[in-house]
Amino acid sequence: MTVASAAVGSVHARQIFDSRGRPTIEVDVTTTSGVVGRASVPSGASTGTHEAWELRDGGDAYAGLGVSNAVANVNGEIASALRGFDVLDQRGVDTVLVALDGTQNLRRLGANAVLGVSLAVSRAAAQSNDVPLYQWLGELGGGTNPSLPMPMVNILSGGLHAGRGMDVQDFLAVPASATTIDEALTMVGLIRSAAAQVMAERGLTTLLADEGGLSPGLDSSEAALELMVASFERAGLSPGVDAVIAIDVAAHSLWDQQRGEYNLAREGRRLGTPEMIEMVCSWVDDFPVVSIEDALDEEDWEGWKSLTARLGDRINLIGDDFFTTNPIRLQRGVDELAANGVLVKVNQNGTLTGTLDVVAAARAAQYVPVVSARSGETEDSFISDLAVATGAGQIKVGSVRCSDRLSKYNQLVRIAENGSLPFARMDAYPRFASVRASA
Ligand code: 2PG
Ligand code: MG
Repeated sequence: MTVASAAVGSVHARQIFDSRGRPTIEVDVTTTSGVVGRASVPSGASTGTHEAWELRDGGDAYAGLGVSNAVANVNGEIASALRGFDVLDQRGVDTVLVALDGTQNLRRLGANAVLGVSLAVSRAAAQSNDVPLYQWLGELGGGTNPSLPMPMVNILSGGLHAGRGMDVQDFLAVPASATTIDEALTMVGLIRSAAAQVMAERGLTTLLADEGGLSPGLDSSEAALELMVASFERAGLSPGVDAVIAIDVAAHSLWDQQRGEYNLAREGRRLGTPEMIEMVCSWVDDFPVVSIEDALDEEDWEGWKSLTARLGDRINLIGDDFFTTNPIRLQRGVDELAANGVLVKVNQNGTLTGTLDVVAAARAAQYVPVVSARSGETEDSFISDLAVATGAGQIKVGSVRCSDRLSKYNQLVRIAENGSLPFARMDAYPRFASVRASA
């Protein structure tokens, strides 16, 4: 049952710490009837230029990463503007926040300040209605079919998440034959442990990277892909059938703007766009790869178009830094046939409504969404409810290690207890389904 209204009584922000020990912002929105909605804000390391603006203090304290100005903006201007506002009117709240900021990318108040409030308001609304968050987000998102998402789980890390030990940022496992979220998490748990075992046998270090994955520091992507396949086999799973591979190249962090080339420093190679595309195609030919994110730089539009023409009917091509959860960039991608999927990060967009709108636009264009965490996270599991509510079919939150990651997976397990929600399985990989059918 939906309550008629629930007014904002107070809005209070504080500075907390994320999974890298860096400051971030947490917001409590309390209604006049005493319901508290709390949310915190994640932060990326390999960020896209077009992301909404993360407001940091600069200066000496916290190595310049403090968020005291963002906190002050919430506790001052934003709290005053929202007092008495109906938390059930999420679009209204987000419209007020964006207008109050007054800039394109939320630079004045900070997207971290705005997002913290936006998410906390929706939690207060769900609790005021006494419904689970995913159910409330589903209503806000306009009645999509909710489902439990297939996880794509970080196994091997490189790039900016692992001291550039490998050029490519993430090699992830997708447990393709899993029939429930529980089975999916069990399978990736086995793969993660098997990978550590294989690496230890090969004398590789098994220390944790930023998202709880392993950082073997291999000198080529092919070696990493081979290690993924070996880990599937060691876990007793059939590569290409039970488990498949997703990759996040994070190519923006390889791009050398001055020389107009991709610098694969670990491999000791520099590649132009055509060579990058050839390399990516060879991975798809030689390994069970079903999804590649940011294979090219965020401004390499021509490259993205060629890549999509080459691989778009075989695998998912996901834009992360390329689209930055920005509706205008996504629309350009759709118009120009660049990519066929979009990474969805709440803090790239800056508001909940804006994020839901991007998912809706992706769906309308038949682009597959992947709801994603950031490399800097907190214990907040908001995005698990978001992934379920939108029926996105995919979620990416890192490895099955560290509580900032497990908080998201465990929330999916809790939501699954409901019993009525379908597991998306490989629905978000339409091209994989046809490959399997013809196999
Ligand atoms: C990405 C994310 C998550 P970051 O590139 O997709 O892995 O990393 O939050 O550092 O942008
Ligand atoms: Mg990425």
